Amino acid sequence: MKIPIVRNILEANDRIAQENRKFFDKNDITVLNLMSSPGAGKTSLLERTIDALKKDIRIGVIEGDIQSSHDAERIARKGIPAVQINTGGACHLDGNMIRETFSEFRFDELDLLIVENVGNLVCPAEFKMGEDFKIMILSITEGDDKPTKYPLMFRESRVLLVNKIDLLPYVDCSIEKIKKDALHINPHLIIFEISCKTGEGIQTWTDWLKGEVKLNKNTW
Ligand SMILES: Nc1nc2c(ncn2[C@@H]2O[C@H](COP(=O)(O)OP(=O)(O)O)[C@@H](O)[C@H]2O)c(=O)[nH]1
Ligand SMILES: [Mg+2]
Ligand SMILES: [Zn+2]
Repeated sequence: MKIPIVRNILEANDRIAQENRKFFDKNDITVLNLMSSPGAGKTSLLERTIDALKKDIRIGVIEGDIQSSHDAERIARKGIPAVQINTGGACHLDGNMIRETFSEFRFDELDLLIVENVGNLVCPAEFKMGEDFKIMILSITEGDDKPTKYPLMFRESRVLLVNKIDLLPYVDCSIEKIKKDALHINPHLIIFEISCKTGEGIQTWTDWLKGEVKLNKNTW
């Protein structure tokens, strides 16, 4: 008798993530998994990115939080579709939670879906959700030792946004060290230095993102 064994939670999740991936491909949508520790600036980056791109790109957002709908309300104020997932304690989003939101969106009316993951520098990097790629924010107030302490997220991400550079005069943090250590972990990492407060560096980021979304769209 052959007993099927699902080897672990990650394997089961990978399967659902693959199904999500097919679904997103069929709908011609670019999907980003946005990760960082709490307070690094994920929702602020979304607000800036939406302001810069919403006239050219149809954006939707999934907000992941342990509880509350505060962030989804911030995004909905921008006039774009936003769905809140409350994990009820879980410290990351997974493929299944993303699938549960499908009925809430009109995917034929979207080009880009950005998923704000639960604030956590550790396990969100382990769980795929069917995204095209992962991006992460590190704010300079968290310290320049974070790449070496939490390498997995830096390894898994395609993009690193170093945020809160307006605070550089007040914080002991070397952006050069962050970049050097992050690139040592992941030589392909694309790095942007930004301030969601002043807007510095935001256009370089949004120009790049717009290019990526267009590349993914065969029809443009
Ligand atoms: N000084 C400064 N504050 C920022 C910047 N980006 C975000 N913040 C502040 O950091 C806090 C957390 O931001 P939020 O976007 O909610 O972070 P999230 O928890 O990662 O979604 C808020 O008080 C923001 O106003 C920045 O570039 N500079
Ligand atoms: Mg947030
Ligand atoms: Zn977790």
